[in-house]
Amino acid sequence: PKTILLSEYTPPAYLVPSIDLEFRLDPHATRVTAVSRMERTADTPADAPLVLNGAGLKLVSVAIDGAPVGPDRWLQEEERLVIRKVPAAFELTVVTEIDPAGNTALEGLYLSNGIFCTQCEAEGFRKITYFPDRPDVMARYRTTIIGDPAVLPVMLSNGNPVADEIGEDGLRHITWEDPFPKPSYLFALVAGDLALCESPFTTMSGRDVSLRLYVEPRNADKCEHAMASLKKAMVWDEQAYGREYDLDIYMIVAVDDFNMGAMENKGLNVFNSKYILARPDTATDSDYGGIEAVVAHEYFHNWTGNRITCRDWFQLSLKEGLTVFREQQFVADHQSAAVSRIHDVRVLRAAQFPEDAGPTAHPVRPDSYIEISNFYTSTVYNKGAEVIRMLHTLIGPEAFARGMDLYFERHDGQAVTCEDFVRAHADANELDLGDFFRWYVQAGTPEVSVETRHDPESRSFELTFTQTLKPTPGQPVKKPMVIPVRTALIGADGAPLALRLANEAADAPEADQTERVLVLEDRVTRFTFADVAERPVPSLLRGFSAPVKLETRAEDADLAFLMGHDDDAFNRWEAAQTYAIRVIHRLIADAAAGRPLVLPADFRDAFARTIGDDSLDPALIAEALTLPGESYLAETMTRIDVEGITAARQFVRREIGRSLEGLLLEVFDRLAAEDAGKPYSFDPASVGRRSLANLCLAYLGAPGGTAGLERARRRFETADNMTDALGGLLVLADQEDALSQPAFDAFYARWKDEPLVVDKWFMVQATASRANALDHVLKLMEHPAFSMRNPNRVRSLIGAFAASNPRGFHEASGRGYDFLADQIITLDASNPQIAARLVGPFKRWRRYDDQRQALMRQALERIAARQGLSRDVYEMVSKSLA
Ligand code: B3K
Ligand code: ZN
Repeated sequence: PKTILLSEYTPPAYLVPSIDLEFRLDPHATRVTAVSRMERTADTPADAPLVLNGAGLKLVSVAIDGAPVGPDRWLQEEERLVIRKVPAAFELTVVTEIDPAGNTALEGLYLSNGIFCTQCEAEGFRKITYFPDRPDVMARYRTTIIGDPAVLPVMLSNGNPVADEIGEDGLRHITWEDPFPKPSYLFALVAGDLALCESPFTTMSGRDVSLRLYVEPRNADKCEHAMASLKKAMVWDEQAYGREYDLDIYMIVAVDDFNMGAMENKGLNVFNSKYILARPDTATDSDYGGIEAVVAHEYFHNWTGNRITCRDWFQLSLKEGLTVFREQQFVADHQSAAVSRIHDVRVLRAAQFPEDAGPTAHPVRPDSYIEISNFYTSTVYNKGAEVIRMLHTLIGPEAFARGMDLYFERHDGQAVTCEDFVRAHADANELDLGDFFRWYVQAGTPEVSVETRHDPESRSFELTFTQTLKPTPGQPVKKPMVIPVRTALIGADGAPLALRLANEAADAPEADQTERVLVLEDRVTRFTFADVAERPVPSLLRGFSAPVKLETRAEDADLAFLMGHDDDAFNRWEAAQTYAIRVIHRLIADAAAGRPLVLPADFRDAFARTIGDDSLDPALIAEALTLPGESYLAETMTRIDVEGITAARQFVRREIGRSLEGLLLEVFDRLAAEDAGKPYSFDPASVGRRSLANLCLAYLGAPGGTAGLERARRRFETADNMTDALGGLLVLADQEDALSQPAFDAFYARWKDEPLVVDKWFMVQATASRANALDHVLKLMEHPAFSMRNPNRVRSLIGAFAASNPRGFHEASGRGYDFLADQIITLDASNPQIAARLVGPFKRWRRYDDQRQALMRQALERIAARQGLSRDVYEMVSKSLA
């Protein structure tokens, strides 16, 4: 397979101002007629051939200006059609035939439960017709859909309907027109039997918009939350960025078979039903949160992605990092800001840090790829968002707003680069952001260590930061990064000190601030503060102001102090996490050395103080007391000790449950009583109470303990909402079969007709920590409800097991690895994108013990040896082995 390089980018030779598409829908033989107006660009030589992308198409005919073009003038390559001797401006008519029902890759036009739908990003449009399928070719689309109205009562495309009639053929012909030029990846078509949920919205300038949610009729009662989320997002973008919606209709369609979360097609989003459908009894708080975030994310793309799009796919983070950042700001404004920041950081550490430290590490703006679908990564999305956040922190909110305004004004309607984005901010504020741009081009997570020195005599306090950035594939040497470190110094009384740098006058305007952004620009940067009488406890990287690994030398006692006193809620949580990681590391070492395991009393007491502190938001208590996940713990070890991590984490969980039983029961019972009889509501306070109650339950029910079991069972049986029912089920799931199986059976019997709930049923079993986990998974693969064709199902069972059941997946025999390799090979034949995602858990193979390394490597080599692998899987496997 060929590697595509950013350095080889060339502008398009032919532009397409407009295209008329006609789809004559048929499950196995849909006929697509594409009439494109083509124009050679000024810089293109007259004899330049027209090169069109196309994949898996049956070519029926080609005509130029109405005259058929024979095969003597075109060359059909595997994924291209090259036509010679074309005029400077002409109308190209291409007729192709496609097979939506046979499309199992879910890219291009396919069928999901009898609904025709499309997914064109990144390169799916070429599976519909021959076209310059690249984001810098922007066209006006007019789309006619022809189908049997009895079977397909709803037929949608981008923009507005402009004609709708029954033809002489007895079929319905509906034409949609999108006034905004767009790249082919934003094209969409949907047709099927769908129920409509409609609601009006008036934009800030007074334009009326019809908001339309289309779902399968049986789901008509699960749309309310998504609709409310959409309205919130629309209002927020008007207020926060001054951006309003620009078409008369905004449509969202929910389908069950979808490779990722959702897709921002202009005026016609297509969503994985997981991110639309919710009812209190079927969806958890986390589902409600996910819906709010993803609906908003796709809506925000209308400006950051659609109105201003990417020049080429290397620039993906231009729209994704920025849109994730906007989504994070939106969520923070609607839920507890600290809790939402904690969630951002958890995702970053669990997914992006390992990626940045592994064989597929790549910059936020990659410079090469084999298959672009493999670059919809946590680096491009989440680290990309962190880069935008750092820019916001470094230049400040007002300057950021000026930069965004200039970006929208300067580039509306264009396909641009990450440089263009940063330049808009630099120009709007007369700044030089050249060094900052390194965040886009250098891969890897910077490691920052800090040394402190207090001199009581001169009353000065020194912070010396040292940054290092390890080599990553293709990047042996790196330059220092620009790192904003939001800082406070906490005095012994718990109050933050005024921060005056030694070289500043006492009356300098900054000198009485208690929080400052220190900017590291070199490998070593030192800051000296004046008037510091006593040794303070530094609170560094507040709000996680940069995506770095901060190595702190703070004492345990300082961490316990920060847990109780830091006025930055995020850093209070961070202190608890750091403390917990330390304790777990020590326990892992004790277990390895055969020493008895003991939970340190100071740690337990700090924990107990946090639970018992009723001045704190329950949501934050729950976050602070949630132990670091296994993936992030693995990331903190040079050599990953699978058994050690599981054993130490389980031990802490059990010991807390045992030693703090009284307190945990009291908190659980109080919270449960407060919520009893109240109808479900998705508001931050209620979500916080449920999450703390479920966390108490998890500790109480840790295997080996029994105090929480009765409560878990009662909660599972009587809860009126999925969050609490699942809280109970998760505790039962970790118990022996005699206790867990009846609960699983009852759950399935009740929910077998709700696919999204059945996904949870698979996932809870796939991730349950029990001795024979893989056998359970193998049995579930045979369950009638399991299907390799549905990505949600594959993720719930296979994906969840491999990524989140370390005990089962890393079974010392290597059976878990063989199982995953088998599934990847099978899936690659039907859905390469999903198959390639499943390679993820293998990527860290070099970090395990020798035996596991050998076994994982064998599994990867077995995949690599297969003939006819997709580009997707080939790229992931070959890079993992390199
Ligand atoms: N832009 C889409 C992702 C498309 C993935 C293509 N393999 C969803 C999003 O990020 O909003
Ligand atoms: Zn996106």
